[in-house]
Amino acid sequence: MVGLIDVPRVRADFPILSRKLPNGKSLVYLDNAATTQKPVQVIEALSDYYRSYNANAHRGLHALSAEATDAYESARKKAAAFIGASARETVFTRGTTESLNLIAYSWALANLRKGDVIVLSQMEHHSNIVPWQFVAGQTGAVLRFIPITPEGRLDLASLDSLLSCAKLVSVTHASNVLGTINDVAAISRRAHEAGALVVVDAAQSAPHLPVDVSSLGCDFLAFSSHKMLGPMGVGVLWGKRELLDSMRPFNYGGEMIREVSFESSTFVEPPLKFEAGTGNVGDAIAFGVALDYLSEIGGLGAVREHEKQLLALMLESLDSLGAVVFGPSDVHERAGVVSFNLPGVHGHDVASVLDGEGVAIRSGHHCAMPLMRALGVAATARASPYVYNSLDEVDYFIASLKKVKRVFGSGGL
Ligand code: 7TS
Repeated sequence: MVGLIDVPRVRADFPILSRKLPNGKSLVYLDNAATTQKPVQVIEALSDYYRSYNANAHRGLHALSAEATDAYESARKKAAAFIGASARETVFTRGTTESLNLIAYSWALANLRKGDVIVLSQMEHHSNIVPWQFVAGQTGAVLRFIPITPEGRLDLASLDSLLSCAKLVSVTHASNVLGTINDVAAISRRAHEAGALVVVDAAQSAPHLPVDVSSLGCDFLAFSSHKMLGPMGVGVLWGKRELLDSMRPFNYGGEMIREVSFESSTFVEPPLKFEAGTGNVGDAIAFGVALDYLSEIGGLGAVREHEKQLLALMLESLDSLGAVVFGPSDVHERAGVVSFNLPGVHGHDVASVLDGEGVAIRSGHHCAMPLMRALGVAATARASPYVYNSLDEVDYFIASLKKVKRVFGSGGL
């Protein structure tokens, strides 16, 4: 037991964690920022949907369709409650990337003009940069970036000047590279004073710490199911009701219409206005089960405490190995991500030696190339723990890193 989470009990729910890798090693899965594993409850919920009540939601009058619709809408209520929101403001998407694109297409293209400013930060994932570059190209809006400090925090000293003429601020709640948890509530306050709307990329925060849209004070928030024990291909866009009401649809087609004639169409209210076509019904339902699971194992408060213990051990051990760790050193300021480099060893070499030991981590630019440039590195290795990881696994990860050092010789170490 680490903190409030009963790790052995949790691990027993994840079939994949007991498999042997092709080289005979046991799996130590530390690539949770990329995607998490799924408990048997989620796998069974998905299978149960296809075995027992597969039907198109919101389409039919028959019993199966009613069951599928009820389960889909109940998953929406769970997703909404998870972030302190109402179901009417909670749109199912394919994931964070699609949620951010939805805002770009449906809100930004319609509302931004030449010279308007979009404020991002230097620590954004490509998903929260590229859609805004597209919007800027289409509208003549200008992008500005909140810089980072040498410790990997947002440098908010220049925020007020960056906010001049800003119509939109879109920032990550937690960095997928540095782990930094940003003070989104403060950014929202200042952005609103300057007349800008605020988008929060919660892909790396919603799985790891309690997230509440009212406390954050934002206007939109996006996250993905697959990073929090749920299936791939489903995620959430939350938006304030009046904004969703005012926005044009993202996709056009079945189920999002009220009335269609040969000449024109009218649309239903959000959230269905933004869910054209057949949705990812089974995966959304299984996502709801993942959210139930997170609350059953102790809730996000317990998840956070558990991760702080793992992070503390990781940071301390990496330091004593002589690794360069990116991001704040205080676990209170970081979510479940630790990027590091062993001097003289490329991140890909670190990851590949660890893979030989059965330890899965990610290496590379982590879809944050501008941040890599700001940090002055080409790549990092990144370990990201979650609810099923134990302190013993962190020790094994560190022992495997010692092997990396042996394999690559002194190499400046
Ligand atoms: N925003 C952040 C902060 C992310 O970390 C990611 C995915 C996304 C957006 C995009 O999420 P998606 O579910 O739409 O793909 N991040 C990572 C990662 O760090 N490694 O693999 C995927």
